[in-house]
Amino acid sequence: MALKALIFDVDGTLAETEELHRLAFNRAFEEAGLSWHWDQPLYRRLLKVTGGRERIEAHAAETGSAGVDAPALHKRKTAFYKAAMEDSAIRLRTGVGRLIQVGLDSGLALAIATTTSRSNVDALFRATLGLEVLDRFRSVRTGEDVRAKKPDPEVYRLVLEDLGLAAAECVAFEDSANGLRAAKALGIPTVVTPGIYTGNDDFYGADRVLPDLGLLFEPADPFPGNCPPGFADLLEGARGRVPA
Ligand code: XBP
Ligand code: MG
Repeated sequence: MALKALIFDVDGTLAETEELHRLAFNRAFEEAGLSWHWDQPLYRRLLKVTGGRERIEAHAAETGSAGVDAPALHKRKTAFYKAAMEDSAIRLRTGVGRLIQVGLDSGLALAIATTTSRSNVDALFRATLGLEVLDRFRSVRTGEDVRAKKPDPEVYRLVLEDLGLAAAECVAFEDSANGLRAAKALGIPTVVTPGIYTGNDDFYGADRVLPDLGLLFEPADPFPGNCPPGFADLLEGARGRVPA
């Protein structure tokens, strides 16, 4: 089957957002008078639980903290995250902007499959490529649309339904084992670019693991057979062009 769509995870894949998430969690804890503080090693472990509210609940259970209002804390965390995103100098990871541009120029469908919320996706695009670029994505599915978050494949299933495409017509881009499991559960060819928190994850089954997506455009990068015909051609075509 020919390549028809590129599906992007958000946190860790489009940009290194997890430090902003972590700091926002800590601000919410502080504001609520909790003595919790998530440092980087703890947060790396807690990231195995996908979804911010679920992460708070998991930590409350683990520490035996009764009476913690996880939904309220998560709401405040989201407010802090959005404010921090606005003030941040966040940049997309290497190669991400170019791949999105190449996809749009080639008439491919673009999609988002993320665990975070729609407002957080908007905040990231507002701070980077602009909301007008996000408007050109044909499907944007988030943690708010699903009953079960990654590694459950539900968010990817919704995206495939929106696009009306088969898994083999798409390529997914992920940074974590949970994301990879979700995409591969449906048989979507997946390229993994590990992020600052996911370098030690198990990426068994990935079609490609690369330090960043910019390397896809290197002339010496032959893409292996498991991706739809057209992905290698897409990159090959883009290599000759100067990135915007
Ligand atoms: C990674 C996540 C998210 C964020 C927090 O999402 O696990 O839960 O850490 O986001 P992605 P919320 O699928 O984009 O990699 O607090 O908004 O849930
Ligand atoms: Mg991710």
